[in-house]
Amino acid sequence: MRKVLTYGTFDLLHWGHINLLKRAKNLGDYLIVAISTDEFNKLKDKKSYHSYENRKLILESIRYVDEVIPENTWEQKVQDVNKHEVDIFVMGDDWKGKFDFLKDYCEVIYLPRTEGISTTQIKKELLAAVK
Ligand code: C2G
Repeated sequence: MRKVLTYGTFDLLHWGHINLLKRAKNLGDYLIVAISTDEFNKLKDKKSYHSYENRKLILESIRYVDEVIPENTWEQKVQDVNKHEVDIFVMGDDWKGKFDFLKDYCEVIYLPRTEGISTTQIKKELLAAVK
């Protein structure tokens, strides 16, 4: 069974996220998503609209996602890859090169981001619409 692992905040879930999760799942048989906790989001200078619990609930309902684990630190990736016996690590290519150190432990694949949508864009456009 080929296991795939990816990380993210996945706030205000949108079709760009779904495209990523779908392609990630299609690279193997089992997809684990490490979702950023609210505390870790602070380290990424991100404040998500939905809480960790609710973002986890939403991700677990997606057909492409087999398991959701918490992302608490930048440093947990090697441990996660080993503990979950991951074959492929996947991220959108805005992260290209940033996680190449994982090539010692598993395949590392950066997938093209989906153009035209982002959580930041959603927030901006909603804000403009209510003004
Ligand atoms: N993504 C995408 N296309 C978009 C938006 C996002 O392919 N239009 C991808 C990102 O590249 C990422 C995943 O969807 O692989 C989740 O995006 P975010 O929630 O923004 O994740 P991020 O904050 O980049 O967290 O340790 C890694 C970090 O936790 C990654």
